[in-house]
Amino acid sequence: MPRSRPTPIPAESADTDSAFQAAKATYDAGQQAGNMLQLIAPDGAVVRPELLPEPETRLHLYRQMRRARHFDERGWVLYRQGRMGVFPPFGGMEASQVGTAAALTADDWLFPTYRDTGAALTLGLPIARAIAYWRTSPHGWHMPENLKVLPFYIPIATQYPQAVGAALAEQKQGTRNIAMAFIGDGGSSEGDFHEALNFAGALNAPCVFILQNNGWAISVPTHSQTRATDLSRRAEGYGIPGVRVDGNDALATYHVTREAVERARSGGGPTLIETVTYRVKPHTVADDPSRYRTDADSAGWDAKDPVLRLRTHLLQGGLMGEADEAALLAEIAVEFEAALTEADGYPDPRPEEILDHVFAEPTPQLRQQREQILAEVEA
Ligand SMILES: Cc1ncc(C[n+]2csc(CCOP(=O)(O)OP(=O)(O)O)c2C)c(N)n1
Ligand SMILES: [Mg+2]
Repeated sequence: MPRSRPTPIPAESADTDSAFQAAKATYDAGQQAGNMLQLIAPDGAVVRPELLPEPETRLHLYRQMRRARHFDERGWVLYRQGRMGVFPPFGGMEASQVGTAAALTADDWLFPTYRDTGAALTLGLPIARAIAYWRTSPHGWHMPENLKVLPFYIPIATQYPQAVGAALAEQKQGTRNIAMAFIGDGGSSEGDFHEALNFAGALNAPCVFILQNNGWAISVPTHSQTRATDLSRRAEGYGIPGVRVDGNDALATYHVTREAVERARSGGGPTLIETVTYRVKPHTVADDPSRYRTDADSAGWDAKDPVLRLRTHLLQGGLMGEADEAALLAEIAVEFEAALTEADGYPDPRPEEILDHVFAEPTPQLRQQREQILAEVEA
């Protein structure tokens, strides 16, 4: 029997421009404020007064967000001066990082990605260490004793299963400590993300998973890499709660994370939190986003700036005066410059140091490579 020819797929149903535009429209519609928890609107107006945290907490969040932004802004300048390596800026994502990390205590674990300097600083990573990390100096790889912040993860999604492991270790030891892990929208398409959520759900691990949906995975927009328009609903597949929050509203991110942290601490298991935010900056300071996105793609996001939003709220509510703010900013600038001086004082790395902390006990191959490097340095 001669086989009939398969009907060709019409161009529109393949991954064509029109299919892409339809996916984008559906995705954009889902990103409206009504589809996620918000406590303060972009103009600073209070939307949910009954959920506002204490005034001291709001001021604490503002301070930490300003510290984070200062790092990001000074980082750009230092990069241009050749005093910092390539790093991924996070300006515009401070509420997503600070509001979440601020819900932890120093006994909890934090598993950050390369973009989450703001979260790590909030939990106590010294600024000098963060500078050293982005100078690729070994001083940035080692965490101070007792700081349960892991070095920034560069391989996408690997931190998620590892955070579940840390959470289960705490559970086995009978503590009330939890693990919080960060991931991006792109990372949530990786297998490790799904395995970790399933593993954590099945074993009731005390974990809080933060999924920062910033609209982009380098040059790939969220609506192009998945047809899911509400990433928090991925939690349903694993039988765990999923929450969607305005990621540019620090009071909202703090509120939902506090609840998730309490649930995890009291044996209620893991939660997935999607913070809806935007990568207003390039992927890294060496990236040029004009190659793959237009101003129209990013329209409206500057007006949702998380730092200015909380600032307006604090000023309008009389919780902070202009003079208080000026003093805060001056203090933060002094703190940063002192940390920069400390980082400048760290000795240059030795070439063989790159192998020193791969394993607690070096493998024969690592020992051999170390000797090779030493011989090359000597030659
Ligand atoms: C396992 C792995 N695959 C690919 C890469 C290359 N890579 C670096 S960043 C990135 C995009 C990640 O996007 P997203 O998870 O949304 O995080 P964002 O950069 O937006 O914070 C990719 C694919 C990597 N670092 N690790
Ligand atoms: Mg992303």
